[in-house]
Amino acid sequence: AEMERTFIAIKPDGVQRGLISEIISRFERKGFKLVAIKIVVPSKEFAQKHYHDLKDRPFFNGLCEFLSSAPVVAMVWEGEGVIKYGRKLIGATDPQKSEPGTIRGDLAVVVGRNIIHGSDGPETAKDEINLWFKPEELVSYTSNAEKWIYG
Ligand code: DAT
Ligand code: MG
Repeated sequence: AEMERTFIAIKPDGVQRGLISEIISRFERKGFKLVAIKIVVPSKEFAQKHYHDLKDRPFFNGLCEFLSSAPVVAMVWEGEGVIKYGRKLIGATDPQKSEPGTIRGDLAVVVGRNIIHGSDGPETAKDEINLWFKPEELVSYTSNAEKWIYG
């Protein structure tokens, strides 16, 4: 199996709405493996680093204010194809355009409150994991289910 890791965050709206377990369970039931998790209130400066690619967009300031306004659940998930398929589980950025069955499609209504973040490619996954987690916070382990998930 070609194992990858991706950074997934439940944003303040997802945490406040009680959707932590709902979101985790979608990744878990799929067969992906949780290798890091913590709850944290990021500073605004940290949020700006996380979203640096969007610094010229008109919504950048509001986005960073929002991300730093309340607790976020930061996670790293591992599995074959998890970066790309994680984005599929999440759905389109604008929940009005997300398919039913996706996290945003099922659980969110507007783009500014779309409850979850997921890395959009291998490079951003690496950068975001390094930004949010120290190496020793990532736990490598074998799950008993792996041979039944991957064959
Ligand atoms: P994604 O979170 O799907 O990777 P993105 O990286 O383009 O989307 O944008 C990051 C976040 O910024 C997104 O989850 C919600 C917010 N955002 C994006 N476009 C927006 C817009 N047009 N108005 C307000 N917020 C927006
Ligand atoms: Mg993005």
